[in-house]
Amino acid sequence: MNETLANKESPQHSPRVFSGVQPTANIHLGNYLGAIKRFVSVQHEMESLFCVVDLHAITMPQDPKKLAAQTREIAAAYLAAGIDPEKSIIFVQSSVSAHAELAWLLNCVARMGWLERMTQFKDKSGENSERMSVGLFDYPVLMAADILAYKATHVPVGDDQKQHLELARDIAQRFNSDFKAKGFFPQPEPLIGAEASRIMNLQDGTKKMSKSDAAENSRINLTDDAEQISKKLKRAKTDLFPMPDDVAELKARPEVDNLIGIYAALAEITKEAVVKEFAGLGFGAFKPKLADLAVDKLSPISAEMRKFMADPTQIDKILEKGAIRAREIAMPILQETKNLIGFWGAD
Ligand code: AQP
Repeated sequence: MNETLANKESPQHSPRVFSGVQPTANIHLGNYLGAIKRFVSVQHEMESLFCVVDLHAITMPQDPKKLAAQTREIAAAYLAAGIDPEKSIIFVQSSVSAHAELAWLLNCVARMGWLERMTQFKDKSGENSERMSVGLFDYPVLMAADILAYKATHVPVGDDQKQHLELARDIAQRFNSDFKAKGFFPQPEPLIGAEASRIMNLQDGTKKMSKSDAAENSRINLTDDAEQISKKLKRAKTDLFPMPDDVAELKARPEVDNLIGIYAALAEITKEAVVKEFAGLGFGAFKPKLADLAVDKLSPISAEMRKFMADPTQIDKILEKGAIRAREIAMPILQETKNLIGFWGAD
């Protein structure tokens, strides 16, 4: 294992990665660059579990006729991006009951005030918090359970999940302290990339690219073909000025910052290098280059995804096998947790 990946706060725990993506429609470039691309590389560093988090998806209304297909689509994206199901564990959250069960136990450890500070609930509920499901409010506790059910030490996520991960750390620490079980749960560390931690909406650089945005032009879907990718990037909002010659300028130009960030992440170079290459040119010169690069990197993934999606039986077999392997890790940890709480049957 790469030494830099050891969890310094929880050295007694074997390094293990857990992360997930919700099977809400339209998996996009942000999910890929912020999360899935890192899943692919980290699987070679340590034991990894990648989950399709359908229990999270139902915190907002989902169409029962589409949920299973959306679940297979995320699994197809994992496989198409290069996650190896022989090496990593790929599975569906609702097929391992330990997630929901541990979430209840951790609900009794987490504090209302901690959850009330979560900005994603505020963003998603807006003015309508009274009408939102209790599940949406409780989402971060379920996320803590997802991670701690495997005593995961590392969690590759986009920047938007940083606050939830901090909460998972607080919950782990509080459980260990309440039940006098020093070091029982690890302090999971976020793995957040430098260049693509928050990909923004292509039409509004102040909003993150999101699956649930009604505007198709706001995001690149992983299922988009070359023509759609090109069209969306060429129509992406910019401004009237030429390409900057200094990254410091990007702070005041969110849409341009976003496109340069996408280029940097896809080309695996820094924003500084992109700025240097295109300084002073017009967007008419930059956008076609960005579109070509995106098509070059994303088209093979879309093509592979389509192949996997055409064979749901193969996906289901992988997910079933993954669930068995996931349960083998999670169930003993759940039992140990119950023992510490003092439940009947464990005394
Ligand atoms: N725009 C983004 N840039 C970088 N990373 C992102 N992620 C999401 N959006 C971006 C990361 O993708 C992983 C999976 O996200 P998720 O499906 O669990 O939920 P989300 O963060 O709520 O994503 P969306 O796309 O905004 O979905 P909806 O619209 O359904 O809520 C996470 O690691 C996330 O950080």
